[in-house]
Amino acid sequence: MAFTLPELPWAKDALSPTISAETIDYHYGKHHKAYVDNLNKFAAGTKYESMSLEDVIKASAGQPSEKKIFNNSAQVWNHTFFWNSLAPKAGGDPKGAIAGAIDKAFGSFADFKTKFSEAAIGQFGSGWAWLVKNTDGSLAIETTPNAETPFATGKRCVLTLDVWEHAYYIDYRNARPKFVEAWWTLVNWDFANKNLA
Ligand code: MN3
Repeated sequence: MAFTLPELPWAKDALSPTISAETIDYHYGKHHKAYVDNLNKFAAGTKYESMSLEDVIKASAGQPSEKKIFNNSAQVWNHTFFWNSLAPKAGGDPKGAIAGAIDKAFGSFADFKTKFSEAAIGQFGSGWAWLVKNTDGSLAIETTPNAETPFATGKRCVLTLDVWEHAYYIDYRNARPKFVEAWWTLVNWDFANKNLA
């Protein structure tokens, strides 16, 4: 069974102008799709082709000889998680259980927002900023380079922000801080609450 490109959870122009339909055309229609196509190409005829996407990531993580499989499978998963971390007319103050969990871990939403933004802006080169739930239940901010994902190390991902240049170059050019600031108006707290539960 081939790996497939999941449908977007909203219309491709639904996040505009914060994230334009043109960015979605490239980021989802070309980059995300290419990870799916490459995963299918590299998995063909190997033990990976019959595994779930999640199992492929776990089985290939940390193994230099499996780098192509890991990079493409993790990027398929990371991007699907990223699209679900976004919603039209979302953002604002966190709602539900995630609000209390953020206060407990970071002191306040304002402090969390500052720390998460600094982490996302400070990630050198391509990568991701994450809100994760550790195995002890506490929340933490992490950044990962390239395709690396906290999911591969057994952590529960709660939210993510893609800070590869392809995520923002059409709409914000080189201004990653502007993209990070804008991201807060699209954060899907319902998705965060589902991941926290
Ligand atoms: Mn991307």
